[in-house]
Amino acid sequence: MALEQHATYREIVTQTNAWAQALERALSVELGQVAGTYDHVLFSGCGSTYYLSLAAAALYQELTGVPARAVPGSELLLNPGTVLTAERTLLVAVSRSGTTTETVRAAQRFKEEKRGPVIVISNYDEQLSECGDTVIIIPEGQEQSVVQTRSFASLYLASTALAARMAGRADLLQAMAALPAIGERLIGRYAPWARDLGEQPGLDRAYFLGSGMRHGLACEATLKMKEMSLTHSEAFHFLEFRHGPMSMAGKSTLIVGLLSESNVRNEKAVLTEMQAFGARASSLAESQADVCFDSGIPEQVRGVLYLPVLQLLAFHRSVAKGLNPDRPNHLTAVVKLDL
Ligand code: F1P
Repeated sequence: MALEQHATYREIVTQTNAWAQALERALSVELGQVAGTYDHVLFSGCGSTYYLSLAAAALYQELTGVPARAVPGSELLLNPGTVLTAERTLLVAVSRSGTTTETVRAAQRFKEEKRGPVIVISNYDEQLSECGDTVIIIPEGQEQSVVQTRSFASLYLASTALAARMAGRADLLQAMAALPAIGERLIGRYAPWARDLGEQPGLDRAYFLGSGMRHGLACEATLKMKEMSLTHSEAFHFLEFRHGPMSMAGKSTLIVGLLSESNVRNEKAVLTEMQAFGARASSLAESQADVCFDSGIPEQVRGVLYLPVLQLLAFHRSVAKGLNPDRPNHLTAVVKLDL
């Protein structure tokens, strides 16, 4: 079967259209009374969009200085006492579908209890939008596939632009305009690399290492591996890998490092040590890695560049294992519950 016959493949390789729309929507949306009326920020979603929330919250805090954290929609809904305080909170609710029960119900309750303003980021103008004081919809990120790829990248890019806007960083917003073109070049250049690695026989587990704002992206890479290729995979902060998980490193282990700029020396040391245990180590970074972005874009806002190659890695592993990446085991595109 030709690769293009898979909706997931087409959605991955053409995703930069959705990036462009994400930027356009996030920059043009009216922020109104949302800006500056809260003490801290909560990002929430489920599955992929929870992992997105982890990455987005880390970035938001780094750029704005406002405390930000991420929780799964189910935790905000079912264990609110562990999440909310009396302080005014900005909720950023993220969902591809806009209809996931946990996220919608959590946002509705947050609104009813007047906890603070709500920003919705979604690919569909659906139920969740009704909770938003500000709503960012990116239809170009919509997918036929169950597994989130272009949708995730579009929602993540919108959250990145939102953080830069909230921080008043016109310089970063300007730099981000080049991302779609760079993403397209990256997909063209590294698709064969992702295929080669994804098709490697003898690997039965994958660890994705990412620190700071890259941790949520590493988590998302593990979810792609699980959903598409039924491969055991976990994410760790780089230096955490030495504290136990490295017992699992051996000849059948793939370790992929989402390298940073400021801690690259310490991060690369972990990869080198794991190679000595027989693991296959690969890395992504702006430069001096297996996958080089060569983007010239500031580190804080180029996180989306890690995604397409990692998505392709999971896609090719799926195909190489004789699976159908368009039809992941047991999954549906949206989880709707009678809670
Ligand atoms: C999120 C999600 C996906 C996952 C699964 C079910 O939904 O959990 O991440 O792949 O297919 O839905 P959404 O709220 O972002 O639409």
